[in-house]
Amino acid sequence: MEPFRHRRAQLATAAFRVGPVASNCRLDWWAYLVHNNHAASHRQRWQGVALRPAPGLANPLAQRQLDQSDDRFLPMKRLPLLVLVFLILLLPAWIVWGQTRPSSKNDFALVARMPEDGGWSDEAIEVEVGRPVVFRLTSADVVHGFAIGRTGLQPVDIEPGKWTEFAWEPTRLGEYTFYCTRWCGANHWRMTGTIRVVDPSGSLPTPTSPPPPRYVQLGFDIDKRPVHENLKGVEPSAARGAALDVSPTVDWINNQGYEVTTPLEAWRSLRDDPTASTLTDEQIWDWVADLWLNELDKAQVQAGEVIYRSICSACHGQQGAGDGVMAVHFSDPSVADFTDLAQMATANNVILQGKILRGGMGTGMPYWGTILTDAEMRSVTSFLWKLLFSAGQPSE
Ligand code: HEC
Ligand SMILES: [Cu+2]
Repeated sequence: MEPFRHRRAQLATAAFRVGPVASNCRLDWWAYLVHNNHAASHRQRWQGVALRPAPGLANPLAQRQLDQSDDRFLPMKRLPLLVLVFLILLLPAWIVWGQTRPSSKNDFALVARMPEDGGWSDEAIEVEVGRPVVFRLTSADVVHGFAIGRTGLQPVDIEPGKWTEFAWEPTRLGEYTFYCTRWCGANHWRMTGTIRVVDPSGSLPTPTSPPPPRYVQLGFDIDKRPVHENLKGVEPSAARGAALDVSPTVDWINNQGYEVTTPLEAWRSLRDDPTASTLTDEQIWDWVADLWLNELDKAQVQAGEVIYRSICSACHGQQGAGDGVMAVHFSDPSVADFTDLAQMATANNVILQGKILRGGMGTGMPYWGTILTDAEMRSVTSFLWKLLFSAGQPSE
């Protein structure tokens, strides 16, 4: 008797967690049960509940137990009718179950909701290394997306009322971040969860601490740098720079390399170049723009643009002017304007990548270190320079 009651209580909790979305209730309830079934091993005992609620409820044996414990319970002669009603009510659930039923131990059903309404139905998933995983995904409200950071796998869209699958074979032990890729609201970027890839014994090796990021090694302050107000409104154009048709006779990259050179340092070196003595200050900036973009790898800039458009432009804006649709939510500091030379003149690749990696820590700038690979962070940084130095050019 006791275990049965106990299970009833758990079922009630599960149903309670469904939330207010009435139209999706039934579907939701099942998804919730199934995901519990496959969560970390300490919840494995849920399996009985998840897989057999229907027969459990309609089970005449269990029913008799209930009847014995409370003789005011429904008369026995109504039992067949009761069973029939249960079966009819549960039929749609069985159908949904047929779709969501995991075919192997590494399958997960996940329901996405706006972060305000609870976000992912499971935010801490554990899988076994080397075993293919299938995520079955659906949404309880708007269109969301699903991707796993630092895997390079294509994100998928998750639509309400539809199941989408996402397959993955984890080959490395460690912790991964999964996240929403669709702008579902101001808190969208908080829609993340973790996937622990463990060995068959369920453990993770003690992490060896990675070397500190380059901005730390080189001692750059990524939160404060001088702003050159006199450069406000200057819009360097690589196209105009190329048209000048001059070649530098000085080294415009500082002796530590391009990665740590700032546009302002480049400008100062070129200003002193004897071949440029007839050029105006603004023309020197155009020249910097041209030389700067020539340092970039074209394929990398293109890859960076794709990333930028999918996860950065909602705040930073299509052209990088800090005017994306989400920008209104952030002031003091407001969203960085990548077209503002006054700000960008004193940045360099290591500083920008450091900010992307670590985030703003309390500003609106999310951290991307668990989501983007180092190569992706380099690519997107390349694209930021393109936004700065392509003034007056139609975007491709
Ligand atoms: C949710 C809004 C939001 C999103 C999304 C966002 N940012 Fe930001 N970002 C900000 C805000 C606000 C700041 C200014 C505050 C700060 O620097 O911490 C900022 C600052 C930055 C800076 C620092 C600029 C400087 O001059 O130091 C960089 C670089 C940056 N973002 C890059 C990115 C990239 C690349 C992406 C996409 C991968 C991205 N941001 C996505 C809000 C956002
Ligand atoms: Cu989202």
